Amino acid sequence: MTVNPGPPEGRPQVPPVTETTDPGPPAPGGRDAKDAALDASRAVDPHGPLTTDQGVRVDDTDNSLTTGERGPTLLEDFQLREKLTHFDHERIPERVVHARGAGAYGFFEPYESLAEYTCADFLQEPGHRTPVFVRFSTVQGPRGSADTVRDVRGFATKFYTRHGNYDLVGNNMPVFFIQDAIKFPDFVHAVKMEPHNEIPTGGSAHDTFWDFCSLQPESTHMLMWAMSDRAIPRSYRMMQGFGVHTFRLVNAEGRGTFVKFHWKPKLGVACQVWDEAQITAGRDPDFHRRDLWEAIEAGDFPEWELGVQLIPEDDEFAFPFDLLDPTKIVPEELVPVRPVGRMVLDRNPENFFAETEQVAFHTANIVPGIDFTNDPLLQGRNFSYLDTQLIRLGGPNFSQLPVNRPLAEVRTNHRDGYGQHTVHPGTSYAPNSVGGGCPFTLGGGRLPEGVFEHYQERVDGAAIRRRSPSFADHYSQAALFWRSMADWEREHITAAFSFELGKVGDRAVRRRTVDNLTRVDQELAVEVARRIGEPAPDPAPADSSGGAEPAGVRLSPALSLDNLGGDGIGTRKVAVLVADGADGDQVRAAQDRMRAEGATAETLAAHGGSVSGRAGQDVAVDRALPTTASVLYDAVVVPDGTDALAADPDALRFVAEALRHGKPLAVLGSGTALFEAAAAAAAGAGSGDGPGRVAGVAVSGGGQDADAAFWDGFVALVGRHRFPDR
Ligand code: HDE
Repeated sequence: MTVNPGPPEGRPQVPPVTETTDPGPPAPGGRDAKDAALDASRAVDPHGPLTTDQGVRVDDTDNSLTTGERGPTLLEDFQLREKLTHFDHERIPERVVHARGAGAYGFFEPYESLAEYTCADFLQEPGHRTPVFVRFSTVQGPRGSADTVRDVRGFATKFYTRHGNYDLVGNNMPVFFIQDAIKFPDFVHAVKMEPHNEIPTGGSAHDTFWDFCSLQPESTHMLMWAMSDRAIPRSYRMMQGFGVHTFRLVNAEGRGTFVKFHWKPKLGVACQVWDEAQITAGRDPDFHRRDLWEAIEAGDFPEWELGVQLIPEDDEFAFPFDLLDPTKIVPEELVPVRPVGRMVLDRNPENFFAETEQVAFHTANIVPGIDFTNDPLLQGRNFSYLDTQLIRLGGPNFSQLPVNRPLAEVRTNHRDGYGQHTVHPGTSYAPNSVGGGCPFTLGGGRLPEGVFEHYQERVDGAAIRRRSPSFADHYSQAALFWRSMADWEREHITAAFSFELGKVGDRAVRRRTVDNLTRVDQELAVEVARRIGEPAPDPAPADSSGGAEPAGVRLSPALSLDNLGGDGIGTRKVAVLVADGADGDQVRAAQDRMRAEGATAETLAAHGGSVSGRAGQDVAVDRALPTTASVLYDAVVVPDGTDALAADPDALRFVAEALRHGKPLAVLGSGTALFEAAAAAAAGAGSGDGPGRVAGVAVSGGGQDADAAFWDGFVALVGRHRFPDR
């Protein structure tokens, strides 16, 4: 029998049954308003006696009602039936894509008014805070898959504006695999686990995905992004976000301006390397989820800048690609990104299911001042999201769920349906006189502020089922991406193509893919073919390759990770390895300096508890090496006096992996012993060179102390995140 310990101080204070808490009206605007609205919806105060669903207080939910102590269970045991029935219905269908994710609340505030371009409420007053909820996700894997797989990441933002909810449902890559939403089921069927054996979980390295892409060359540009390190982010907090489609801003006079939305992380863009991501999947499958949660709990609130590329309607046809084609970017060198505001995530959800799982995004949730374009991918999405929520959230009333409920007043004639929470008084039709004509519409003439008015685009044409010829160039921007990469990025992309195709069994698929790559870059195609054991492909005819048809610019430095670093080393995680005899002053100096920079520094030793430093002082151990791994840290410090670790297999692996993954290291005094043993183990990454000659390693030979200049140097190395050429 289990015993419920009850509240810490004896019997609970039983509140009177009739007591209710009225949180009062929400504070106007800002984060407080959403908080208050959520508080109002929190039906359960957990600090009280246990009841049934009907509010009947019960004393024992550990034992079924039986006939005698050893007899059969009685059907009349309503407590047992209710408990099991509710449990049996706990699961809802997971999202068909983007099933695994993590979310947080925060706010958005503009730097300046964008009234010249849009009447969107959240872009009017500098400093006015609009509450937001953001959900990040992977695409392919089910809810239980690992965070660090190679995949696109979802980046969906719900703005609870005073004029209604606006959802910007984007990704961490600015283009997509297909041009028309009618291909989405095909694409998703191809990338998801294969139907016969449900393999692979959370990855695209399999026949059906590459079969589809090899036959669907419009996916080529997106493949370049997906095979780059962007597909293995270091953290959700260190990813860019993109609206992908061209949208339209509309100002109070009804004038439209094309817009591309960008989220730029304050911490800079940082990624894992492939081997690291693979190891992380085992060491901490919740790596990104945990990282976001812990950062917010620690008060390190992640922040993004919202940027817009604004394109006057007159320039619709000014580019050598179609603005409606979602497989194209507008290079930042052609139209700069203008920073217009910032978003800060400062509060974790209280209940994963109620909030992160039940949040429902929808591209068609737009507000006055924002409108669509005729991008055929966007138009299909506008149907799909509402449709999928109807099945996933069990009916049409999901917008009444706390996380989805607008802060703006809701007054509709919609009624009934599963899960109806609102007790509607009065009539539900229009026109009516019985209800005083309410709710009324504001028709006729100029609409007042805050009323949605469709952008009056002139459309004239025959119904036709054919892709626009302006969507036909599938290679020039893929080639632009490739040309804009640093050498190390190209190597990572080449390795990723080779790994994925190496997992493909069907040789025709491999060859088609390699042939397709010749249109991006011949050297890339030849090298991938070599690595997977296929014959070198013939060069593509000059007129069909991406190099022959410029995308408006030859090079886009804005695409390379080399140019996307952040300022400083805030929130980076640094491991300080310690053992008996370690120089305690150095350990303290490392910790103090890292903390002063906003980074964290954890001490790791062969065992938990503490070790005794050289001067006899106790050095507290944050984590035992066997319980952690270098992939969970950004940089490593090996202080003087840690010679004993040179024979510790966990410490050796830790440093060898950090070296192999290009991470910054600080090696002090006799810490060289561990470094050299690890370098020998990490063949090819600094092996035999001594720490002084390895890129990204700060060395202090003095043994006793390291001065401020040494730590300055190390901070600069950590700021560079990675030394991929090591
Ligand atoms: Fe989605 N997408 N998608 N998608 N998508 C869904 O909606 C869909 C596309 C994106 O955290 C689904 O609620 C179609 C592009 C994100 O809850 C579904 C097409 C982009 C999320 C759906 C696309 C996205 C989704 C599944 C046209 C980036 C997660 C569950 C080809 C701009 C939102 C759900 C969250 C989720 C349909 C393409 C982003 C089925 C038809 C392009 C971030 O409705």
